[in-house]
Amino acid sequence: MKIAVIGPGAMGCLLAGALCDANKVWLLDHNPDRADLLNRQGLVIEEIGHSRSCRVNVTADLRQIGPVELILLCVKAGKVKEVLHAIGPLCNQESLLLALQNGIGHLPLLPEILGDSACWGLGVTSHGATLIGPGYVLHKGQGITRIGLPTESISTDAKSIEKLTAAAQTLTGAGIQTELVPDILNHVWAKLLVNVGINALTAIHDCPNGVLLESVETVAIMEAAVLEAKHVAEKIGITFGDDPWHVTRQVCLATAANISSMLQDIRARRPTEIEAINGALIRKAAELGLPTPVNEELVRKVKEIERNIHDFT
Ligand code: KPL
Repeated sequence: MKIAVIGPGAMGCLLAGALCDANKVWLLDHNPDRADLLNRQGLVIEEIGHSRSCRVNVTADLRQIGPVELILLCVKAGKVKEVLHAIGPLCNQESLLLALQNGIGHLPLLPEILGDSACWGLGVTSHGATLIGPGYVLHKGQGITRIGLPTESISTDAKSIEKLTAAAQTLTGAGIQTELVPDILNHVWAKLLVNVGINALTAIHDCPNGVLLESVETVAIMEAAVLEAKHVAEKIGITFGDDPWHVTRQVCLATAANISSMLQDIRARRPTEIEAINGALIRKAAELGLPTPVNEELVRKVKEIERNIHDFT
């Protein structure tokens, strides 16, 4: 399969590295100098017990890639709009785009920018990956990746299902165990609620995920944030297999030593995904007339940290 992975972050490099043996993979990086570097040095995926080097074609010029069958959109949520406006040269009748962002901030952008004719789906992955240098990924945890068509995407016609099935097979064949599911939005929201509970608090307290569970006060805020999000989700018809607060605690324990993606962003002085996670939740709640005071406070605090960082630099 001809595949374009957009974004050389942890997830982008992990997927490009996994897929490159059996597919024609391009990695798109908006930064031409880093694209050159990655082309020369390749990618390194370090897993428990072994590390693997691989070569992929990296470019900052998407016209060099041409149309592809699968686009894996792995940029941070805040970059989705800009990328969607630019990816025309990668798309034709055969293309499927899978958006793998955290949060729900990108959901309205996909139908709005891609229009009626594009075939796109959503993906939710629970792989634990950290970028420790350009093209260098620490792959800590495996997990199932789920992909599917949300109701807002064009259709559930046979051709779209065929493309998603092929994408799931290709990813699974590359060691990224992937399932095609009929209710992808439920999975997107289930992950959102975990991120709502964990990410902002780790950024505020500057701590690994597991430390959050050591303070009764912090646990109470986590639970309240997740409950606010659960009310919003239920109001729009999202259903959860397991209780979201229970799942959030479990994920926090299972990833106790992890530095959350939001804290990684703060430490690297990058913009965080607070707007796509807690911020987008607040906006959805406001549309529905539901209160979200705990999430509003989390957003306020993370934005204050972001402002302080940028005042320093
Ligand atoms: O998804 C995550 C993130 O860091 O974005 C969690 C589940 C919190 C793991 O760190």
